[in-house]
Amino acid sequence: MSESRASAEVTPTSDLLILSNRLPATLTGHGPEGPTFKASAGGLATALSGLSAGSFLWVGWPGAEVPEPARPEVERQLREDYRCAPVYLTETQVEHFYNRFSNGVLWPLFHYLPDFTDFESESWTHYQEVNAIFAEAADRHAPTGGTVWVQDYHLMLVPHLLRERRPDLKIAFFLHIPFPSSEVYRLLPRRREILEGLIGSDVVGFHTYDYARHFLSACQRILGTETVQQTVVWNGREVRVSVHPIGIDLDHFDRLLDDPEVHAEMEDLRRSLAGRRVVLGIDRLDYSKGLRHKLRAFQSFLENHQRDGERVVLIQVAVPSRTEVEKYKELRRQIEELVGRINGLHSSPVHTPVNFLFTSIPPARLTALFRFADVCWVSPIRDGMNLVCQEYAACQRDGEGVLLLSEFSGAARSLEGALQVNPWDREGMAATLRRGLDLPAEERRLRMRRMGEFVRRNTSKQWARSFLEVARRHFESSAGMHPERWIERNIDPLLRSFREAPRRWLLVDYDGTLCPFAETPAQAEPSAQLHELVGQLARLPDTRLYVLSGRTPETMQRWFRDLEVGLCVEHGRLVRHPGSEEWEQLVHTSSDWMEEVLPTLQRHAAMTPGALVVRRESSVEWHWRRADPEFGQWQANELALNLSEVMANLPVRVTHGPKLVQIRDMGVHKGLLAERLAGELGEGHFLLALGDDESDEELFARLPEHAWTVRIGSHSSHARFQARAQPTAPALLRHIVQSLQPADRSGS
Ligand code: GDG
Repeated sequence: MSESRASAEVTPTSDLLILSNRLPATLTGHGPEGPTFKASAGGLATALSGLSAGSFLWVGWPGAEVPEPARPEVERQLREDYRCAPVYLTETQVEHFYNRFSNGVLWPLFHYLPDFTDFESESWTHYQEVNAIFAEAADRHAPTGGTVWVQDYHLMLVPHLLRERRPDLKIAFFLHIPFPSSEVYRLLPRRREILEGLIGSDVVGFHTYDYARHFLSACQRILGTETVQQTVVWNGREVRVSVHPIGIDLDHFDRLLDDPEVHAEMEDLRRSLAGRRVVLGIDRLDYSKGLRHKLRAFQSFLENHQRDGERVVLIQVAVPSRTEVEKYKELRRQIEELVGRINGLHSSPVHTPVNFLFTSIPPARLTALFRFADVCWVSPIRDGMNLVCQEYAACQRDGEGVLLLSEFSGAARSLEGALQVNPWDREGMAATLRRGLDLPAEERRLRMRRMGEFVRRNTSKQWARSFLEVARRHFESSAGMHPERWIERNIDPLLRSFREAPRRWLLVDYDGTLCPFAETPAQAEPSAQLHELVGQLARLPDTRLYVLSGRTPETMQRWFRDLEVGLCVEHGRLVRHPGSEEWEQLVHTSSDWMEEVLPTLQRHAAMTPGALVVRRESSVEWHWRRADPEFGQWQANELALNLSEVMANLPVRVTHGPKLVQIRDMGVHKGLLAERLAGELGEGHFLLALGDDESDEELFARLPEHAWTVRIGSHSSHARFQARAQPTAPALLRHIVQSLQPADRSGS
């Protein structure tokens, strides 16, 4: 343990915080000298162990219940020896959150075994509760503006919970297991909540493109999010989805391979396994690892493919895992029975074909086995990535070994040199094992070299660095990560400048800003409360309010007829100033071009159930809100491609809004209102513009520099400020109303 002693530089104020269910150190007991720890087992602990050079704090559960009086000492040791901080959980919480929900529902479902899931609302409640505990711990330890990297399926609600508590944080999430096809994912009773939890992150990472693709698809289908390239757009935020296959801690194996202890182990193996071909399996005893499939295939091999006089031994290490869970106990029984049957049928007085070890083995022996085995057989029925196969490749210094690898592991996407197997094809696997044992030396070396290159290039350190680098770039490029630009943090100066100005102008977009989006445009009618707010704003002294919209004059007039509010409609084509009944045309346009584009739009609508075409005065729109989310998006892209040909010489532009494609006259935009009002704006006037989409950018761009321009969401924008979500806009306007009321004059 002494080599992992941390340098004192890492304190709870480190910029990076890693949050995972288990800490890399497990509490094993309390001796007279205080608590004792051992290194935690499993893929995640192995993967992140390579990160030790970085400066970060690791927050998680120490693997056991810690009585109150022992806590200060546990905390001290964890902090000083491992740079860790504990999260305390009770036995009941662990049982429900960890065993029943994380490992009893999420794990099997995400590994495509829905029949193994057992959803209970009580466990779900505990999952929520424990995720809240982790979010609270991250909140406590993370410094302002720091980065929190949340790991794995146990903590999928944390990103959202943490964002609510700490909007200043940069939040990244990595899923170490597969993200299943949306058809399987949607079986999950709490599918929506889990997705909402995840996309509270700024960046979500997966091992393979397939998992990322499934995740995007689930977001689109279940939440109705939009996907722009590798980004999910949701509630005005952009969540980057990224693919990073995890690697191993290569230095660890390089060191071990030169260790005399490993050489001694090798000698031992050479002696005891002389004359045998050795096939090695190292798996946690988990049903996802396909142990039964492997054993059955090995039985077929012994029956149909083993040559006379040949002695092939399968050394299968099955590391105990989740031993208290009934499904795992049952699996162990089944496997031991299978091993017994095979050995009973195929053993001789001098040879036992299956050597089954239900135990964890020390690193030196593991490395020696990796170095020694002729074949490593990794055939999970599903596996997020799988590190064992990479470790085998790293230990094959002479390149003599052969790897059999399941096509259902994430690693199959990266390790091209492996002989791929389908664990469900028993005969096929047996035949591939035969092929592997017979592979000519030259081909073995060639294949192993290709795998070795990947493993050397793509270490766990590299994985973490590249993921954090993508996250950093995303944090920098998304305005959402600059707290100084959040309007929520600038309310006081805004209100001050509002109160002190001799005259004030409020230019506020309607859909998505004043009012949240609704299922259909008609449902976004202002509520009584919103109508009241608009009225209050319109009545403020020395204040002129304009509501801007792409809607028709009729609709807006009907909604706000009784108020002295300015209306700017059809994206800036028409304006009605406060107190006036007249509509003024801000630009003269021709709609001749519409005849040319309408047939294309209508053709695409006819081919897309749920899509419809809306013709307005100076624009036409292709809406797909009610279409299948993925097919709708597909058809919208297709339409944009076709339109680019039709529109080549027309004075129009295409914009993509929320579930709509809009073709607009180039001369019509909301910036026309800014140009129209420019002459009336005087020295020291207060100017506030609020908007949520691309069409508001023309307005922001044309307002004077001192204007308070605010865009909702984290998109890059001409606006000086941003609001995190739509409700901020009416809330801000309420602050403005209150700021002039005598009781609140002291500020907010
Ligand atoms: C999850 C995902 C993903 C195993 N037995 C012994 C031992 N091990 C070590 C191996 C390897 C690790 O445990 C197992 O890692 P895997 O990746 O194979 O599997 P999971 O534990 O299921 O990990 C997986 C991983 O997270 C990382 O993202 O790859 O897909 O399921 O390092 O060597 N180590 C020692 N003795 C053993 O007996 N010392």
